[in-house]
Amino acid sequence: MTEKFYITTPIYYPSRKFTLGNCYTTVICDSIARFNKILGKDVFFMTGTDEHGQKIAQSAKAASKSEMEYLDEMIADAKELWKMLKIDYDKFIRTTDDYHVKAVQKIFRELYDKGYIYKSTYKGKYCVPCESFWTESQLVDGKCPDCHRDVIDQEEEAYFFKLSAFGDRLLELYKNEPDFLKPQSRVNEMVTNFIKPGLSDLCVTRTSVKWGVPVDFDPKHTIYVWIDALSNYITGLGYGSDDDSNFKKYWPADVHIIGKEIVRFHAIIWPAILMALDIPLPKRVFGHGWLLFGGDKLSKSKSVASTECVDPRILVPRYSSDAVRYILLREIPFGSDGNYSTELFLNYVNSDLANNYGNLVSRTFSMLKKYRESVIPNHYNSEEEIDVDLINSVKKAVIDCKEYIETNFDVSKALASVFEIFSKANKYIEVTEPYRLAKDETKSNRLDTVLRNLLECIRIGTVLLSAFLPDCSKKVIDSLHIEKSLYEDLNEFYKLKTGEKVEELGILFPRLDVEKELQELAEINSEKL
Ligand code: ME8
Repeated sequence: MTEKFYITTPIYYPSRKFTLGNCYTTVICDSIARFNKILGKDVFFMTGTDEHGQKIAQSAKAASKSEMEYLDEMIADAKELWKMLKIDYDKFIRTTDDYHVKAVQKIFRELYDKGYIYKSTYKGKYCVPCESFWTESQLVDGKCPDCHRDVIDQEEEAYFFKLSAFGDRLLELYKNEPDFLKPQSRVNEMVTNFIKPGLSDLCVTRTSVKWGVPVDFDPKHTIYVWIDALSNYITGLGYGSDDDSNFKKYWPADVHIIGKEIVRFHAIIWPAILMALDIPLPKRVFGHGWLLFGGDKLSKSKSVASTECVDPRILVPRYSSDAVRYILLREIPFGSDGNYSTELFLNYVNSDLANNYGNLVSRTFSMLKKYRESVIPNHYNSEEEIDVDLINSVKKAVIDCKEYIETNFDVSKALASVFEIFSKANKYIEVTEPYRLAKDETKSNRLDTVLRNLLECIRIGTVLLSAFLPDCSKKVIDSLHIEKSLYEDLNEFYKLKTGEKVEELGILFPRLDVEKELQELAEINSEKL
């Protein structure tokens, strides 16, 4: 039976247009999903939007629109952005979708019927922008520990979820399933900051917030936006709906990939809810670091906006989806924070995409055209040390790439392994000097072998690359007539069809004049301000 793989992004708030930060998680998930398809798995990749709560209602009001009018426009923009970035999701869930609303009500009722939810009075500290309740001990200098803004005292009749009952089970979970939450530093944070000090019961309804899912048996209460949002991971598969076949097929999730600021919700509240519902837990939660813009998580800060162009809606059409995907996937060691800058982005396009991959493909294709009329040559005796070395390095890179993704979802290192193949192949050209071989008729077989080895490197590297940079790799895959691109075909050289003619390819990545680009982008930016 085909192995299944279910991966999710957070569902983002459409209270503002999606940023490069949202693109970061989504591109990573898309690449991991695509990679698992290459591994032959039956993949389900879900993303979506978190559409309830005060912040959304406020944004709609500020835009003088009804909530749904406002949301529909924001979601159209979000979907357009995902299309531009070649995000190939299987499902886009909106928490305003009818089936989701009904399923959340069912989940709430079931938790109530089982005694995990009870009615009481809430008194506490609430951060309006984050829609998070905090205990006094969690505040930092009296302010929200996430956004550092003021919190308010809140008192109202409310329902509570018995989160306090799950501390020991969560500690057991982290101990028995060391892969549940990654990286390991996040486990330490959860234990030290939240579980060891003692979990409080969680207030899970609001009477003052109207834009949300009402409790069906007590409709003046609106379900807390995080209960509504976290449930998406199962309701999107049909849990709580008539057709729950996808839930049966794909749950538990293989991984929820999220930013580190929302690990608390995914590694404490979400498993507790699932335990209460008697539903298996996701296999992994991965809390990645932040993409920082001038040292800041938000690309909106003033210092950033004046000098940097961070709008993916400008960058993608100008430099291609692959270029933007590349910087997001490659620059930041997965799990840590990392700085983004336009200059870094443009330099990466030149060094890795144009000079390394693009150059390898264009040199190889033009030599093939010049010396062999674009026909894939046979290979003869590849026992020369340089050939053996090349073949071994490629095989190692293929294994490394898979290991990085499978053990740690480390897209950055996986992509670096793929580029290792291209670097090796470029060096192979320097050493074997095919242009010299072409001048000596007695070296014809050797020239065939060298060209064939280069084409095989391109085939193998490009199939791996197709998980990360789908557009440029598709062009190369098509021109080499690679019919199916599965991982099992990457273990060996000489899988291309000898005698077949390759199609011409244009330039994959033109070299950029970095200074000129920086200037033009700054101008575009100042026009926008
Ligand atoms: O938190 N660097 O939605 P959100 C890296 N609706 N990742 C970033 C980022 C950055 N600078 N900026 C945003 C929510 N992200 C809730 C989630 S899930 C049940 C509910 C990514 O719109 C990262 O994945 O604030 C982060 O966790 C997410 O966007 C926050 O999106």
